[in-house]
Amino acid sequence: MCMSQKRFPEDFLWGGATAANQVEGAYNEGGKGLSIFDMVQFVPKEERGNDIEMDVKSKEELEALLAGKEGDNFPKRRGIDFYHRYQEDIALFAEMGFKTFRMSISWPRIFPNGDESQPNEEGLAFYDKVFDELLKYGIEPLVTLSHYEIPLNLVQKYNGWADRSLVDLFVNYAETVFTRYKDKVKYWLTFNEINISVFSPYIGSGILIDEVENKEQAVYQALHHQFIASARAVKACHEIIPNAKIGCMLARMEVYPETCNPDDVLVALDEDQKNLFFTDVQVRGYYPSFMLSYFEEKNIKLNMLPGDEEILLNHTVDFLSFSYYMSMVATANDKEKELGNFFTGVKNPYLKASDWGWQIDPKGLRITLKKMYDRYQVPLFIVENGLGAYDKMEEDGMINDDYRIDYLKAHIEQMGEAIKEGVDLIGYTSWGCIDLISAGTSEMSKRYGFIYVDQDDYGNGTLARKKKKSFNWYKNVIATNGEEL
Ligand code: BGP
Repeated sequence: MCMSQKRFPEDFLWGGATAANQVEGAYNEGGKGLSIFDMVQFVPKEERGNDIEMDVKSKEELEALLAGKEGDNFPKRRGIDFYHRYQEDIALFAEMGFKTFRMSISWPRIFPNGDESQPNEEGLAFYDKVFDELLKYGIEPLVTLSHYEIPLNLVQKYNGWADRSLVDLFVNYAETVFTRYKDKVKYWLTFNEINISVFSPYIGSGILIDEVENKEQAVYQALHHQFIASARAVKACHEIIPNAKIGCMLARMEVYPETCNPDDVLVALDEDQKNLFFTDVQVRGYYPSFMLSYFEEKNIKLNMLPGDEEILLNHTVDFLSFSYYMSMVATANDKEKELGNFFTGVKNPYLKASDWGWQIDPKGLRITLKKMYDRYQVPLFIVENGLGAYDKMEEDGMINDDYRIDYLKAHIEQMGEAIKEGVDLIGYTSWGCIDLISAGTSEMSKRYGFIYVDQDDYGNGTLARKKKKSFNWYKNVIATNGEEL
C-alpha cells in the first residue's frame, strides 16, 4: 500500500473495457449477422510461431472459411457468453465499484447485413437490457461504435471501407443507436484503434487486401472514408444527444530512438508521426502536412469530395482516448525486429516484457499522456491498458495474479504523476476486466481479467466466473480513488 498526495479528480471514471466480438458469443443468435471477426480462427502458437495473422486476404480464402473447410475453431464466435451472462458479469463489475464500463455495440447485431433499411429490433433490445443493467448500479456505459465488428456482408459486397458507400451505412447505424440510447449512453467512441488498418486492413477496414491493386492507396482511401464517417458520427451525436461526449480511439505506444544518433531519432519521430496522424485528423480536423508529403512521395492520391475538409474541421472529437500496453524502440539500422500486435521495433534493454514479448513501460504511459496533452489540449481517456498473462489456478482455487497487480499499479502510479503535472485525464478502463478472447491471437489463455473465466483455447470449460486476487485490489483502488495502490 502506498499513500501519496491526492492525484485523481473526484469524478474520475474508473472501470474496465471489453469489446462485443471478444465477449458476447451468440454469434448467430438474436438475428445477428456475421462480422469480420467471426471468420478469424484460432491457430496454436506451435503452428504460427510469433506471427500474428488476423487478416482474411482474398475472396477465395473467405469462401473457404464460410464453407467451413479449414476447421472450425472460431473463438470469437463463442466469446465468453456475455450475451447470456451479462447480469452476472455486471454485478461483479458493480462489486468492484466500476464508475464506467467500456463495451462495444456489434454493428451486425443492429444491421445484420450492414445495409438494411430497418434495424434488427432484437439486437437493439439486447443493448437496452445491458445499459439498463449498468445504470441500475450507477455504471456509466462508454460505448465503441465499431470495435473490429464490420458486418461481413459489407466486405463481400463492397470490399469494406475501400468503398465510400460505407460512410452513409455507418452514419445510419450510428444515428440509429444514438437515437435509441440517447437517454442511457453519454460517452461514445467512433472507431477502436483506427490506426490498425495500416497493419491489418481486414480487421481495421474490412478490406480483402489481395483483391486490390494498389494496397496502400486502398488502405488510406478506406481510412479517409472512416475519418469522414467518424466526423459525421460526431456531428450526429452532438445533434441527437446534446449532453454526450464522443471521442476517437488510437492504439498508442511511445516510440523511442535506439540511440541519440540523429538518424535513430529521425526514424523514431517518423514512426511517431505516422501514429499521431490519426489523432491529428480527428482532433485537429485536418490532414497533417507530413502525411500529405508522404502521400505525394508514394503516389497515393486520395479521392476527397467537395465538403470533406469542412466535415473534418467542423466535427472534431470532444476527447481523445487510446489503448496503451507497451513502448517501442525504433532504429535506423536494419536489425531483427520484435513483434507487438502490429508495430515492430528492437528490444529495449531497460524494460521487461510480457510472455507475448510486449515491453512493459509504465513511464512510457506518462510520457505519452504528457505528449498527447501537449499536442492536442483536449481531455484524455485511457480506454485500454493491462497485462495479458497465463494465469494459474492454485489447488485452493485461488488465482494469485500479483504480476497483474504490479503491472496495473505501476501504470496507475504514472497516470497520477501525469495528472499532477497538469494532464487532463478523465478516466481509465483496464482492458479485459473479465477474461476474454484475445484480439490478436484468438487465445483464451492470454488473460487480462480481474475475473477468471473457465474456458480454454478450444472452448472447453464451464464458463464459470471466479474472482482473482486482483479483483479486491482493484476494488480498493477505486474505493480510494487511486490513492491506495
Ligand atoms: C487492442 C484491442 C483489444 C484488445 C487488446 C489486447 O488492440 O483493441 O481488442 O484485445 O488490444 O490485444 P490482444 O488481445 O491481442 O492481447
